[in-house]
Amino acid sequence: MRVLVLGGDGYLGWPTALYLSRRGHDVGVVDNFARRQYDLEMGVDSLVPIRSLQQRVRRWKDVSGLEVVPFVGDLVDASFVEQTLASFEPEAIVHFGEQRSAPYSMIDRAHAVYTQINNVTGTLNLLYAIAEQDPSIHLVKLGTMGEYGTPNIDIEEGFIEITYKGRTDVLPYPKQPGSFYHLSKVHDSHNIMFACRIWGIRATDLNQGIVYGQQTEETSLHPDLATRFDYDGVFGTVLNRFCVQAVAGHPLTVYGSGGQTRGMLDIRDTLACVELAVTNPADKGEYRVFNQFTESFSINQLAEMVASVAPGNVEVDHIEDPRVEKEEHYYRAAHTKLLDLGLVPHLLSDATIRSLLEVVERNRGRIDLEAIRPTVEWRRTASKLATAGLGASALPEPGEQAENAARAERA
Ligand code: NAD
Ligand code: USQ
Repeated sequence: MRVLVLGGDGYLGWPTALYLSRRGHDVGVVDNFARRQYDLEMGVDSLVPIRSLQQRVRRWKDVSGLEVVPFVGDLVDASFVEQTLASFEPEAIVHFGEQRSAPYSMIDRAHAVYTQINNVTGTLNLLYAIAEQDPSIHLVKLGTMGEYGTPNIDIEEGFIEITYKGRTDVLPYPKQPGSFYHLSKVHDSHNIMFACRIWGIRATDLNQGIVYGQQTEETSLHPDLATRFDYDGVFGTVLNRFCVQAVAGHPLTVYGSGGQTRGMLDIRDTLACVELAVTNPADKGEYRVFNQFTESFSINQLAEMVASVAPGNVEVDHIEDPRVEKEEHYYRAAHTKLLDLGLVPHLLSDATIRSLLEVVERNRGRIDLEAIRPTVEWRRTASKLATAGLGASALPEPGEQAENAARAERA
């Protein structure tokens, strides 16, 4: 199939593009390098060095003989989206191309507004381009398990049957997200569901849990194919962060009591789930939701696992939770639809953690201890980060990011 991967320079988009390419799909990748720009803004960097998109694409051609076609531009720019779809003529579009950090969206007003404009407008532009050019294109959109929040009942896959005053209907599952970022995904979900209803387009919303891991079969073929690995307090996700902290001799930063429970999955399963969604498309006019995670863990369980596998004595520190979230709660979420399509999960094991620790160990010289502590507090409307001069003024205008990153690459 012809598959366009949006956000194809990112942590998950790049390995997904390679995975799909190796399995015989014709792949294009779209990115505006916003993610590389956030690194410059925050003064942080991927633990594992990453090459520019052009270098990656060239290396992939050398290693595999396969072509991945890059498109550099901003999804917020409607004419860029239209031209890219018209030129590539995809049968499926995998949409990873959004600002994905909850803390980044909570820095201050400007970052909340940026996150929602970037994410919601990009997706709307895409929906219009699909509807106008070819409504048969299947949109596979990355959503998040965080759209549901942590209700005191079981979480279903997208929809729940409700009986009220003697009448029954199947309705979208209630959403109680925990950040302006997570809210942007809820807004996207509503817009996508509406577009399916009015224009008859087809879409799969993948409500993904927290991803861990860094290596996939394809990225391991050459160091130039590596994907990024974030561990800082803004973009690093919890298990990846704990592994870096363990190697650096930093106490594991459990926020609050550590009873927060989340769905998680191995990066290799992200790739497999996306391909399963692409090759088993939604019907015309169908909006469907898959919960994309394989296991649930509390933060305390994750900290215990890392501490028990990592060599030496790893300390676990319960620090004040910078977020507003339930620290103890019920959590049971359905996740059968991808298993029904044939997903065979890589479950979290000591061996997985050991291999992550090895990646960190190889790059330990690049760990910046200053980047580890959380810097964004949900209760403040302007964070310490913003008052330190790293806030709104550092934010580029939409469209400027590709230009800035290209300039940085030339320099
Ligand atoms: P990432 O930030 O590494 O990658 C996203 C990519 O999209 C970046 O390369 C960025 O430059 C690009 N992008 C952002 N805005 C764009 C725009 N307007 N135009 C063009 N490109 C743009 O993030 P990731 O971790 O790879 O996550 C990918 C997707 O998966 C996100 O939508 C995220 O919400 C979702 N997700 C991620 C996780 C996780 O644990 N990493 C978990 C659940 C869901
Ligand atoms: N946490 C800690 N210590 C840390 C980091 C995080 O205790 O050092 C806690 C957080 O308070 C939170 C949980 O771990 O309760 C998860 O935090 P996270 O930063 O690993 O993940 P989150 O902010 O939820 O976001 C990540 C991705 C996002 C994706 C989401 C999936 O960045 O793109 O949407 O995971 S989900 O969590 O299912 O919403």
